[in-house]
Amino acid sequence: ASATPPPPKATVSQYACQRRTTTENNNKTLTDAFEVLADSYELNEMEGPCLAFRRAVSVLKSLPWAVKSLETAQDLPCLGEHSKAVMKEILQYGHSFEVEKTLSDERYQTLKLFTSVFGVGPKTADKWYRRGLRSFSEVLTDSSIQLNRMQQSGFLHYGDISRAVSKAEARALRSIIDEAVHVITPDAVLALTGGFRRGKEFGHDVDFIVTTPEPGEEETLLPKIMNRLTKQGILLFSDYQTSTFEMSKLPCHRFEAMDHFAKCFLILRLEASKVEGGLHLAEGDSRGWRAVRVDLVSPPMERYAFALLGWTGSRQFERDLRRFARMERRMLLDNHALYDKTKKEFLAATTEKDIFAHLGLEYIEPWQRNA
Ligand code: 8DG
Ligand code: MN
Ligand code: MN
Repeated sequence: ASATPPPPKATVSQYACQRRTTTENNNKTLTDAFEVLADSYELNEMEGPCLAFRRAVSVLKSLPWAVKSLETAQDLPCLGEHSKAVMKEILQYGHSFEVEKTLSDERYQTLKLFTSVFGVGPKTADKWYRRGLRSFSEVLTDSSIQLNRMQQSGFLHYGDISRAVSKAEARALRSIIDEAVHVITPDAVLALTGGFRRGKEFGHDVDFIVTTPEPGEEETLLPKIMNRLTKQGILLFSDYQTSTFEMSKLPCHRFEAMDHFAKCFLILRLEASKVEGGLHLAEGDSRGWRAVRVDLVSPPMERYAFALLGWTGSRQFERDLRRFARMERRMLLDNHALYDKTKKEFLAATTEKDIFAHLGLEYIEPWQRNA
């Protein structure tokens, strides 16, 4: 008899929105390897293979058991020839030659390094790489390179913002934003979204939704918050985008990936004294503050449920919600609305549960959306 019982034979859905994925990952060796290949394809603008590996990662993350042989993975969805070949190598030898080769590739290493800077996307990273640049010091001393404001801040605060934000730090930031919005509007609503709402212990930033019940007032909220943070001397950087959202102009054929709500991407100065248990700094670093990335989005209250669902993530969970809506329900979902193409109407929702119900999906709690 085998020492470990065989995994249960329940069928796994090809859609992340029909799976429950907590932060516990039983297949980290495999998913880390697949993520290297997905990132590499993404940096080379090969969307098909990138998405295939992202889907495979997401399926493996949802499993309550560890894949130990190809046979047990046989009935899983979203595992193609390529991912199975990589999986076979890892299960047999403990590592994959293709992944090792990618990790030691100069272009991959350089593009990963450059895109780790706030404000530097794959296009800019590739441009710098093609100019022969390989390190931060080469980029910073090249006189032909003009950094934009975001990239300048990205380099200035690189050490801090490339370091993970802890839950305690996220809580401290919540109090700071909470105090600011309620001074501005007593009936304001503030909600934590992103990875921390999904129960993650660490994040690369902290995401919040802020709004007010008074229609139109949400549009002035972010500038007022930013003003207050400036006066407190803790706003180190801000990129503010005004709202371009108009309900009457929502397209009924194709929804967009980016939303039109007012939003801002910030870098804040967080004092150690505000964080229970202290700042999450490197060993030996005893500074009294650190820089942290914060995202704020401000939808009209009437669009709150859609914005909350869209900004909670994970990205793969969102992609599959939209794909499921389109492919299985002839509906279009984005951060603003849900449109039924059969009934030719927008479906109302005040909570995330309403949206899952419209889609005929079992409700998935935020901490089960770590796809
Ligand atoms: P992390 O920060 O802990 O690393 O993970 P995360 O919280 O899941 O990632 P995120 O990059 O902060 O994104 C959170 C969600 O916000 C994600 O589902 C995608 C969503 N999102 C939008 N629009 C935009 C946008 O314009 N920019 C960014 N950065 N995220 C957006 O819906
Ligand atoms: Mn986040
Ligand atoms: Mn974010």
